[in-house]
Amino acid sequence: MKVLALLTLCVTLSLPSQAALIITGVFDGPLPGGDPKGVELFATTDITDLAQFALGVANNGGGSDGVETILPSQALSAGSFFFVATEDQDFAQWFGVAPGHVGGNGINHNGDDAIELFFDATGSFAGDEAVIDVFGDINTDGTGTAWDTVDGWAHRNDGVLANGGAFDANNWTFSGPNAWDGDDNFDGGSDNGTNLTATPPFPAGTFQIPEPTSTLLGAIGLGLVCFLRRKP
Ligand SMILES: [Ca+2]
Ligand SMILES: [Ca+2]
Ligand SMILES: [Ca+2]
Ligand SMILES: [Ca+2]
Repeated sequence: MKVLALLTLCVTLSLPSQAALIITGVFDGPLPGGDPKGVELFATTDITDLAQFALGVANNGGGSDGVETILPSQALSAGSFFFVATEDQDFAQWFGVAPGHVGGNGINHNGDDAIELFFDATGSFAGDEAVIDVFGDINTDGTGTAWDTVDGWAHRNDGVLANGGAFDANNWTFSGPNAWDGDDNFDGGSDNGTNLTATPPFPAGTFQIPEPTSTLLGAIGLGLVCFLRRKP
C-alpha cells in the first residue's frame, strides 16, 4: 500500500501544469527610454496557437487593465522561451536576438507594475478570458516591495508552475531595484550596454521544470526499494 501511495503521489506531482504558458522573467532595461522592457514566457507543454494567450500590465497598483496585447498566432514547443517587448531595436541590442512579439504599450512597465497572463481557448478575448499567471500584485504599487524590478529584473525560480493569479514573491529571484543603473554604458562607450555586460545579467533561457519522467522513474525505483526491503 505504501508503494501504491508513493506512486500515486509521484504521478500526481508529475502531471503538467494546467497552464501551458507561464511568465518566467520580467525586465526593465537601462538603455535610453528605459529599454528593453518586457517579459520572458515559457511553454510548459506544446502549444499549437499562442494567439490563445494575451498579456496586460496592471500599472501602479491600479488593478487589472485587462488584455492589452494578444500574442501572435504560431506554435511554441514545450521547453521553449518567447520574449515580448515594447520595441525591437533596443531589445535586439541588449539580448542579441529579436523579440518574439512587439507589444508596444501593451507590455509597458517600469518595475512597479503587475503583469497578467490571460488565456482564452477561442482567442477572442471578449471577456471570457482567465488569468492563468501573474507577476506582482495588481492592486499594489510595486515600489519598495519585494517584487520591485525598477531598472532591473525578476526571474521565476525553477520548477514553479503557473499561480492562477495568486503571486508569491518567494517563488522569484530578483536583481534588486536599480541594479542596472549605469549598465546602459559598457567600457566607457555610449549606450552600448548589453545583458551580458550588465551586472547582474538577466538569466535568460535558463528556467527549467524538473523532468517529469525522471521524477516518476526515480519514484518507481524508490518504491521498489521500499517494497523489497519489507521482504524477509
Ligand atoms: Ca496597462
Ligand atoms: Ca509603473
Ligand atoms: Ca526603468
Ligand atoms: Ca534607477
